[in-house]
Amino acid sequence: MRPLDFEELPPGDMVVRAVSFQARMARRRTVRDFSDRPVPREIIEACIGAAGTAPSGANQQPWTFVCISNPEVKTRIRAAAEQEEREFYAGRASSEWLEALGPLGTDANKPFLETAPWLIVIFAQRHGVDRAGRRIKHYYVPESVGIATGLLIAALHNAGLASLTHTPSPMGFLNEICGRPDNEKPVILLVAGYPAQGASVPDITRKPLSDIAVWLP
Ligand code: IYR
Repeated sequence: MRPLDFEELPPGDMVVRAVSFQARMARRRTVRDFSDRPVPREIIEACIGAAGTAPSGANQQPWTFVCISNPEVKTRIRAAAEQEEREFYAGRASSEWLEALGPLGTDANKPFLETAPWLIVIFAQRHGVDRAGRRIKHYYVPESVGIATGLLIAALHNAGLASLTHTPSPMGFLNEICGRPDNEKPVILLVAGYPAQGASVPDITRKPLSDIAVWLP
């Protein structure tokens, strides 16, 4: 054990910081219309570094972030994702699901997979492997990877970038393209970059605090 490095803040600062962080996060929007403007790798590295500080089951950090800026790899990912998406929109999805997606205006076309400067594929390590090749059990993997992904999205937004959590389904093709082993399951394909000039987003709202928080007496 070692002493905690804890920074105690003046109470007034705490409120200001909490409220201003909320305001900053409230401006994050999922973007589907990306610019091809390059983004330095250094920024992506720092954002993934922040994601890697997430808490995880038994501190096993069961995540792998595969970062792609190579246009040829992006083209392969787009082709494979669109093939799955065409099947999804043409029949694999239930009519209830397609109805729920209606307000987002999504379809099987995913040009952003080639346009955006960075694709980050987040893999969950269902189990680990030790040096002798034996399986190491991992705990709370979906929770841990979900938290790390949330931190990554917040870090990208904080750095002035837009992102999109894209989930082509099924995503198995990403193991092959990214060269990841079978114990790793692709969970989210995060698209990151600048929004295109004049990008628009669906006119949707977030639930008010009174609908998402319950305060027990
Ligand atoms: N994977 C599809 C469909 C899709 C599903 C959900 I749930 C969304 O919130 C958005 C899209 C696609 O990316 O178009």
